[in-house]
Amino acid sequence: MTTSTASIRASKRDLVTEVPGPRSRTMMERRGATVARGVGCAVPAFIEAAGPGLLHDVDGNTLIDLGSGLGVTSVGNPAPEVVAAVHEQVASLTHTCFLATPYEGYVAVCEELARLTPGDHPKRSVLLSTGAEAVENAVKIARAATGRTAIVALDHAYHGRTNLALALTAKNAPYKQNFGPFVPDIHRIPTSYPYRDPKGMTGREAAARAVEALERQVGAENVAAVVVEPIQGEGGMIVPAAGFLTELTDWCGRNGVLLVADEIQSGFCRTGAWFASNHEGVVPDLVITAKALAGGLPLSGVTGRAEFMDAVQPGGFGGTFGGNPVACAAALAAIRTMRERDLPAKARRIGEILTARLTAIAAVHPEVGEVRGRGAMMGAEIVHPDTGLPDAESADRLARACQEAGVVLLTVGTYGNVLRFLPSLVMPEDLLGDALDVLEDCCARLFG
Ligand code: PLZ
Repeated sequence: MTTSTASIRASKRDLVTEVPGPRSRTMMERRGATVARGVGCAVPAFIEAAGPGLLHDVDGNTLIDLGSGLGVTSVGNPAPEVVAAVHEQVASLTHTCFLATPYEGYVAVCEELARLTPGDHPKRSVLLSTGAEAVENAVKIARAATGRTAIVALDHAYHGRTNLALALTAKNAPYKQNFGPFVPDIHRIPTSYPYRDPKGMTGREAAARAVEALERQVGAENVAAVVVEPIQGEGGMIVPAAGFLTELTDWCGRNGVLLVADEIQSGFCRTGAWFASNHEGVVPDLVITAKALAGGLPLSGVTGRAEFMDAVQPGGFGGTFGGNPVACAAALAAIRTMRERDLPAKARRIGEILTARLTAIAAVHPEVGEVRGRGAMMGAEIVHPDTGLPDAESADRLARACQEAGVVLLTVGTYGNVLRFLPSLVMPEDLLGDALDVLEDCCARLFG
């Protein structure tokens, strides 16, 4: 571990070497010699510490972080409340396995999930470790609760990298390539992608298109669940047209199909509400959470209507680490922080700043085809201005230019052409402004 730079860490963007610097490059060589090449790397700067909205690398550079570890460190990195809770918990009880002998933290997290997720019906939860694992369990619950087997996912969906989750994930390369066959009875239907749908298509029309495909290809009576991301993250920060989710939810209700909301990325204040489902008043049957839930520690959950959750027989859920006490303590501290600091409001404020600045950039550069998102979950789609076709190469060059200037900006999307903005919800506004200045400069340089 390097501590040489610890005493002089900057509280703003600060470059003392190029990015990546020499120490990062040496570590990248070590990485290449020992870490499997299938593990990706967006920014080759090794990080040794973080601060509010900042990442400090091993060369003494301070970068502004617009990615939050893929939407995880919403409450800060490190968040003092989470650090204190973790220290206390790890020192008193590190692990028992909740299936062997229970502890209060697990129950307390389930109580919070019942309170916070949409709807005031009786709920139950199961805790797990990763998002993909929670997705897998949601499918088990839906099948057990309905006695049906078909699971329906949307175009542009991302639900994780385990085999079943990959079957639900839409994009082939790099996620699925070479890894099939995937579990059967998973079906894909069109979603609502306003920027690329026929002009003027409403949410209601997009839902009708989706339902038509579902009924024709699968048959309503065979479907256990429709799994949706209320705002699609990896697919390209896609906000469905108003009414799409409510229509789909109503259809599920009428047909005995569970509406499963994957709120792994969009949940826990990210979009300016506790859950993205809240924006449209959607009450899912099951809600899947992970990422920001535990302030940086691995924890996930499935929360749902008691009668569906309890269709799973005793012993039907489990896992050695699911709901680990340290992760639960972190989650309780993270949730407390979200409440006390009103992080939904902070996310809305970040959304206003991002929307204003990105829209102004788009007005000058037609290469920025659309700015979209909610709260601190935003995207800017980079296109060939003449045709509107996706331009992944320019998106990539833009992201790289920002990274070299000290801003961790990542790309995302089915077509790889969307700039993704997922800052921490405690990101200081001056840092956010500086990062957007950098982006504006890079756009001017690249697009003229
Ligand atoms: N569902 C909506 O966003 C994780 C993936 C990073 P895990 N997204 C980041 C990558 O390339 O592996 C995600 C998500 C949604 C499920 C998941 C999966 O969550 O915790 O990564 O398993």
